[in-house]
Amino acid sequence: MLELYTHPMSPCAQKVRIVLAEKGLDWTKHHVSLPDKENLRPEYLKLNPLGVVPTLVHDGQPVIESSIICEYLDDTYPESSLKPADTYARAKMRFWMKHVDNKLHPSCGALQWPLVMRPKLMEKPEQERLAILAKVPEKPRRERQIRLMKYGLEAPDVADAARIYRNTIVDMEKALEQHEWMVGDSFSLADVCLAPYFQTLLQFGWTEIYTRDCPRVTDWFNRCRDRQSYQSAVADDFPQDVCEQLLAVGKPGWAVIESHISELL
Ligand SMILES: N[C@@H](CCC(=O)N[C@@H](CS)C(=O)NCC(=O)O)C(=O)O
Repeated sequence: MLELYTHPMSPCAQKVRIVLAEKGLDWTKHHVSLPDKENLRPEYLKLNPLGVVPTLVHDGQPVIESSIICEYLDDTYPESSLKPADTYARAKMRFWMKHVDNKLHPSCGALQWPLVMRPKLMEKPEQERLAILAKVPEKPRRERQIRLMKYGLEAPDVADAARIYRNTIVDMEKALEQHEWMVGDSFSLADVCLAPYFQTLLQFGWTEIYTRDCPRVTDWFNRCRDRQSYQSAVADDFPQDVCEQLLAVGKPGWAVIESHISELL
């Protein structure tokens, strides 16, 4: 039995849901409300001591860290593998996965958090907000969230995040000159792990960061979105009214992002 603790807007949970869908696996959903900080409740921390989604529970055994979960699922259900057979291509796939985990994911957090997590927190008195964030187990994440709570889109993390996003897109454009998908001619975990971070750009109306001069990335993301797995694992969670709401929320962010990437264009 497969159970997934997830949130619809979490890109790392979306990665895992795409793998589950690519493999046609049945699974049970446990919604974890991130704005309500259900991820920091003691019972959830027993499953995932880092206090983040996703967590996969397979026959009662928890597996954490989205890239590890994706590989675990691919290893456990090897039919229609999402790893290239060639070992060099496989190393490149892992490079992209690591880049997502170490760089793109925190950048996505820095851009998304002030818009979707901060408003709910700001309804509370400052002492209460700080007490909630003090429970975030990992120090770099905790300190980043405190900065994002204090300064919103003015936090220094936002400038770095915008530049990391843009540089990643330029590197992807180069990689896609070589082959149809990120590390070869078939869809792999590299594509799975990158695509959700473009959903964030799409939902907030920030697609110009790649559409204006990166045609291969534009085409790649359209092809990711055309897959049945993306439709059921990601797009179905974004009905029209949610899309309209997120576009409105994202609007003030574009000018900020554009100002930070202008010297890279
Ligand atoms: N490295 C972790 C990152 C997980 C992560 O940051 N999850 C976010 C949602 S995308 C989360 O749960 N955030 C809650 C919080 O920071 O309080 C993974 O890949 O699983």
